Amino acid sequence: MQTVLITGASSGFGAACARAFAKLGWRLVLTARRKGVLDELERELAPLAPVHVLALDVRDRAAVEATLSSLPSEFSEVDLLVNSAGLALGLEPAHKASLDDWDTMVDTNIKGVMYCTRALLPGMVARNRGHIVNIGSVAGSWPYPGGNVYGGTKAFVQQFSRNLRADLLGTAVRVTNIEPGMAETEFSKVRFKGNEEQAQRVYTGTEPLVAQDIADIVVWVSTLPSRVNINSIEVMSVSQSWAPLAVHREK
Ligand code: NDP
Ligand code: 8X3
Repeated sequence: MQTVLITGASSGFGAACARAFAKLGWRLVLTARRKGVLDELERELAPLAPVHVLALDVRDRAAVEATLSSLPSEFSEVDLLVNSAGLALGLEPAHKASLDDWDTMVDTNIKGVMYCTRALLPGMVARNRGHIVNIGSVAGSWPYPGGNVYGGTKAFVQQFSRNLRADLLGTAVRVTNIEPGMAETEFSKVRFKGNEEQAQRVYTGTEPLVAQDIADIVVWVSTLPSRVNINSIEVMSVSQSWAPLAVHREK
């Protein structure tokens, strides 16, 4: 039986991954800040698979180190880490954006991924078995107005994933960066700080990706033969594509 540890398991892609791996009977370590939501998920999934839930803020380096180094023995040999915890805050241009929001995105999307990866990687290398699946974004490759620091954090995740592969050459540990486009989760509600109407407008008239689509991809990349490493996958809804390069014209 394999063990998956998922950050950001209380919602969206992370929660969908938890449900997908429970169906496969994997042992689940589910982490996020909202322990009550994780407890509900544990009640739902416990009939399918062993579940251990942990309240964890990935920005807290000491807590990540302490928690992930003292997992109960039956959950301690993590085969798959899904770094899904993350967020965008705001869509303001750089000269108007909140520096606090920028700090939160850097602390969560960059440092959180660093801390969780660094905590679990030595065990994976020692066992010569394991897989890190990062949730990047199309925003890591493609700029858009208001994407400033959010896109920057996801560009970090993309290059960090590649550099991990470079370091892990010669081991059996795999690394994958999944780069989704627009998907309907709590993402926009968080980005627009609880403004449901503004969040809903992001998806109006479109058929966005759903969390299950990303969970299906995470399951696929992590159940391929051990010789196969999917480096990255960029995935968009059919409703989404690229914009032309912008040109400013004087009136
Ligand atoms: P959700 O808002 O639905 O889920 C985000 C998850 O991250 C929640 O479980 C939340 O849990 C957790 N989280 C946020 N901050 C922290 C923190 N400091 N410590 C621990 N957990 C935290 O959004 P998605 O599922 O859509 O987002 C998952 C990932 O996918 C993110 O990295 C996001 O950037 C990325 N992504 C999303 C896309 C989209 O359009 N939806 C597209 C491309 C990438 P809690 O609040 O309980 O801590
Ligand atoms: C989330 C997708 O396009 O809102 O990473 O940046 S997008």
